[in-house]
Amino acid sequence: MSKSIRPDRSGAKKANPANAATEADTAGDEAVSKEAAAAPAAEPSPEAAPSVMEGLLPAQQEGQRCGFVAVIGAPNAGKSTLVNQLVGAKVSIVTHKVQTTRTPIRGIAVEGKSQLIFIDTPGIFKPRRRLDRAMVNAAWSGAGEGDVVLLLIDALRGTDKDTDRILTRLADVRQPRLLALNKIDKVKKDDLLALIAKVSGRVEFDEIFMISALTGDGVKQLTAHLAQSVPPGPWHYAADDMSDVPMRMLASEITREQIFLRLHDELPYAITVETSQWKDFKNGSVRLEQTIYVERDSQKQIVLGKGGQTVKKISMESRKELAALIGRPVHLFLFVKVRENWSDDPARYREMGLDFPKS
Ligand SMILES: Nc1nc2c(ncn2[C@@H]2O[C@H](COP(=O)(O)OP(=O)(O)OP(=O)(O)O)[C@@H](O)[C@H]2O)c(=O)[nH]1
Ligand SMILES: [Mg+2]
Repeated sequence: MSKSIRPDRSGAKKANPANAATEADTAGDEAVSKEAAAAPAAEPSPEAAPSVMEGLLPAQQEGQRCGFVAVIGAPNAGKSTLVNQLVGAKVSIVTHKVQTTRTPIRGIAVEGKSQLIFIDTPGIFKPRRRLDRAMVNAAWSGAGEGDVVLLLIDALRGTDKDTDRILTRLADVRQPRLLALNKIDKVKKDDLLALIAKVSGRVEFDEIFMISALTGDGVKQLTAHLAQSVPPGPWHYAADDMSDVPMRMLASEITREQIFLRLHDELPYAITVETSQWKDFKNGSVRLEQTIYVERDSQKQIVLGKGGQTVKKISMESRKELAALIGRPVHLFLFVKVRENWSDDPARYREMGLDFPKS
């Protein structure tokens, strides 16, 4: 089984999707490790539940460093793209739409003797709904967990109200602050320099980078700097761990990504996805049941599409991605349910790994 370990140094709340599982299967609660992603079928095992298994940590070596890097920024800045690029695998979903990421997700990378634990956070914006508030709160608490805080700005978009709000609050952040201007593949150098002048006039940064999270341009310099900046100390995760996201939750995210890509306007924001069953079969395949919650019957009809065509496409694409991710055949069953006030239901927030805001 996977060697993933999830020490909880920060004490921060994390998702425990097993709480809502209808079956006693636990395999989907494993986090993502390189081994898990490529592993052949395995028997379900009660020991697969998450635990801190110190014995599996690599022995500490001379000169080791380890630390948390919080990646924050406005929605759509490219935070998840960057974390995936740094980890070298998809641990966080990415779409062209704002507010894709809803909960902090840790992606783990090794650079020389340093283990870097990146915290991908939800975009920070002016919240309107309860879910928005939960996401923005989670983003700032993710920032609080970082030994280093990395602000990512979409250089194409420049500074806007969201970034402005972040800069104001960032001035009070005590950890070392880094700035990365992203999407430089789309921006002229002169514009980048003007943007740097503008932003660094507001907040002092320890270091500034110009990167393309998409192409990887400039990312090496950033990683090299981070590898030197994190504190000396033993690694918190095994060498091949990529993320602490439980597989069950990542599976829900993969389906939500397809929903974001295929449905438009406000609809993706009215939806949450939960994996209610994960069953490993002896023949190596996996059976997943997921529920797509919507707020109204009219939304359910759109998700289903004419003759069920839309949900069928979502299911096909998600199943393909999941099979590639898990390295095993996947049977995916999607159910669409109307739950009028799911975004006011604490249980849905627990599933997402978010604290439930009072209002
Ligand atoms: N051209 C270009 N596009 C990028 C780059 N980085 C990210 N993108 C695109 O920007 C969009 C948003 O990327 P995400 O990684 O989802 O952004 P995010 O900051 O995580 O967004 P939220 O989770 O909504 O806060 C996607 O369409 C990415 O492909 C880049 O360096 N260059
Ligand atoms: Mg994101």
